Amino acid sequence: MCWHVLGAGSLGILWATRLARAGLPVRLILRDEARLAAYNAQAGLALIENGERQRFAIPAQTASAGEPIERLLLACKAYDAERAVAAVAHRLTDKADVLLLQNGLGSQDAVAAMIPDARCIFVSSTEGAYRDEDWSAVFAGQGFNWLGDTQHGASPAWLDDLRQAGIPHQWTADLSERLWRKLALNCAINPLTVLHQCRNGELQAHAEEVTALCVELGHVLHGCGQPGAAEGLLDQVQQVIAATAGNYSSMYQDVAQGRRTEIRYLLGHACATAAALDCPAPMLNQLRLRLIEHLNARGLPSD
Ligand code: NAD
Ligand code: KPL
Repeated sequence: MCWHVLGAGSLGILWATRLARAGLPVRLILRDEARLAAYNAQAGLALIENGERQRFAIPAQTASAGEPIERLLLACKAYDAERAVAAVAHRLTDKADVLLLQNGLGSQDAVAAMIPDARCIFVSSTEGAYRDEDWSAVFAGQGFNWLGDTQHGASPAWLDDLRQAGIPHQWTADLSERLWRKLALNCAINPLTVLHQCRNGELQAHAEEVTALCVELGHVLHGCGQPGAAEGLLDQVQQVIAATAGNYSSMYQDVAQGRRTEIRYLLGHACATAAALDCPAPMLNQLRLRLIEHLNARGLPSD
């Protein structure tokens, strides 16, 4: 069965090339005819791993191609997910599986509501990749992928494809605690690195602010039925800050490179959840407003 990978960005390339390297059938879905022509004019996708570049001539198409899709890997940003799925929804078979790689929360439920007959599988990934040029990605950080669906269903047979492709993974009947925990980590670290213009490690000088945010995030997590995600949150945030001290957060990098952030699905989702629960979150709300102001001042979208 073919893997259709929508989005030839960092993670799309990382997944598509490893699946193709294992001899599995893969098709790329690109944004439009112009992107397809640009792709076809060169020699496929490249993955750079341990300093070595390997190329893979993976066939590509646009959303308007006719063939049905049984397994879709949605590898775009959270803010593009609904539009991207709308463009291919008519091609999904009634037994289609759709893997959602988006960070944060909110986009997955919105996509799942658009395609109620498909089985939507949420993925929480700690692997790291970035594009060094068009159609080429550097595998920058070994990590892991946790997969699960909202119906707490049995693991799909195609997990064996991931094993063959060397994609580290585990099926997790309930992924929501992990997704909320990652969202909380991202809320406590990423916006502050943008506002203080600093590497993760420099947040050690802003310990009071980080602590206060973790306390509020803990209340929101308890309020939305995720006490497990709240447990030991501050300790883990401090560990991540120490372990990634020399790194710039993904949101910092997005802003520095003039790219749109996923604010709506991270801090925005935490604030919206707090509001819906009537859970006071003054620090989180103020942080969101400061971040929006910072993005607006740089001409970047703040939604
Ligand atoms: P990216 O911007 O590198 O790639 C997204 C790609 O999707 C782009 O090439 C874009 O053109 C394409 N795209 C968007 N809409 C499309 C459409 N309608 N049709 C076809 N292509 C379309 O993003 P990324 O870094 O690969 O991130 C994808 C998601 O994974 C994000 O939510 C991100 O937060 C998450 N994530 C990324 C990493 C990482 O290391 N890059 C790690 C963990 C999680
Ligand atoms: O996930 C991260 C990111 O940069 O997006 C870190 C910094 C590790 C936690 O927020």
